[in-house]
Amino acid sequence: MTAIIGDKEYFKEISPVSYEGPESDNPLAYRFYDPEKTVMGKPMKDHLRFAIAYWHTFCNDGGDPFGVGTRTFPWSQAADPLQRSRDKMDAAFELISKLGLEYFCFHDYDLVEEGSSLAESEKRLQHITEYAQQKMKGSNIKVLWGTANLFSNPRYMNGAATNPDFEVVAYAGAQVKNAIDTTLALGGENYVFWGGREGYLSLLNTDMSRELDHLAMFLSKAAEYGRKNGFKGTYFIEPKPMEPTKHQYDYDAATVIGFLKKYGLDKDFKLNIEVNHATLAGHTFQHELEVAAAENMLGSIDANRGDYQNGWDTDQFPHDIFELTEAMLTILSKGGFQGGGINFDAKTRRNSTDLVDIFHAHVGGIDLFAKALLIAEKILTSSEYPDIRKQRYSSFDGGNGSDFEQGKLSLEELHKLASGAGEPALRSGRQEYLENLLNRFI
Ligand code: XLS
Ligand code: NI
Ligand code: NI
Repeated sequence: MTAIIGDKEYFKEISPVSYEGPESDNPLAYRFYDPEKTVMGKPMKDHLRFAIAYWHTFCNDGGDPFGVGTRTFPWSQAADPLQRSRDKMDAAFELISKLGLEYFCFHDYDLVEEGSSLAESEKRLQHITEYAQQKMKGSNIKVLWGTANLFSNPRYMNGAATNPDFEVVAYAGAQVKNAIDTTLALGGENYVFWGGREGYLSLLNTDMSRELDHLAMFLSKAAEYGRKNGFKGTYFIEPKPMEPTKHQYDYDAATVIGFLKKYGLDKDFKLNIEVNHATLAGHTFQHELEVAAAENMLGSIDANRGDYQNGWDTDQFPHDIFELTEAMLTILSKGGFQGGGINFDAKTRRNSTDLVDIFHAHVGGIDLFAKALLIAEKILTSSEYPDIRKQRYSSFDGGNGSDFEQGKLSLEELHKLASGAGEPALRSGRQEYLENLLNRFI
């Protein structure tokens, strides 16, 4: 059996991070994340289901458009690409287990580097799949979701499923088939489609309606393939409004839901909501969660945060307790994630060059979500918050309001009721009261 922590032990100076309670001053301990603690009837870890993102944590060396990478990962140094992929997986299992987590998420070409042909890439994937299976056997580490990178290779510069060239669409199909096979072989619980370059740079050269039809056809064939081969998990679409294209077709939750319904895909797909994508779309994170939950499609989340001043996907680790408390209020009161969890789609800054920075980043994010969960539990179970919200709609709980909800009142009847009742009294929305309430519990 292959050990969880390999011979090389990449994070030697770091011991397993554990719960030490709110009073601890150990920067590498959890103050709030107490995995087995019961919160509203189930263990905290089952509410949160944290996952590590392979691409940021083990592949992203800090390169940006202005400069090369700043991090030289010890697991990326071997001469042989297969050895590099195994080393990277050793580093991943070590970090995940030292953080006390159980899940990771990957793109096909995070696990291995893309080969010079499809056949070579397939061989590499096969190799790392077998290696991962061995490592998983001796651990409780699992795959929250897999996906395919359909955006890095130049062949996808005009999109993958929405590429105007059928040959590229077929190539993308082959890649998704392999990524689904890999996800299945690793017992992955979900499969994600983020629309990498599915969108346009200019409408002058784009037949939007034809591209949308192609996207839907592609998704339905991918979903069908997975089901035929025994995939029981959930398919997620991850909305994002822009970047890398000027306009991404999966703009936001509402757009994606409309798209899924139009093409009859809404039974098989749910949403993976990413914080920084929500804010790029001009929404709050909580807004996107509410939109998804309203349709019973809140599948999973990609945790990170944007920057208030920058208009791109900065993918920073979360640090705003108010934002997360609002989010956890929605997540908890809507019954949690449908199949998914919390994937840290976040990266340390380019100038965070120590390996230990990766730990600080995750420990902070994990603890903040745990804290938000505990605060939201308190607000929902022992504050006036649920009542205030309920009261606000109480005029629909009986009488004419209830008749209206049931479709029993015509517009003429509304006219008649209003004519008899006079000017409605003003009722405060009490926003400041509620904001203070959240801060009181925080
Ligand atoms: C990019 C996306 C990407 C997906 C997975 O902005 O967030 O990382 O989560 O393809
Ligand atoms: Ni993401
Ligand atoms: Ni993103």
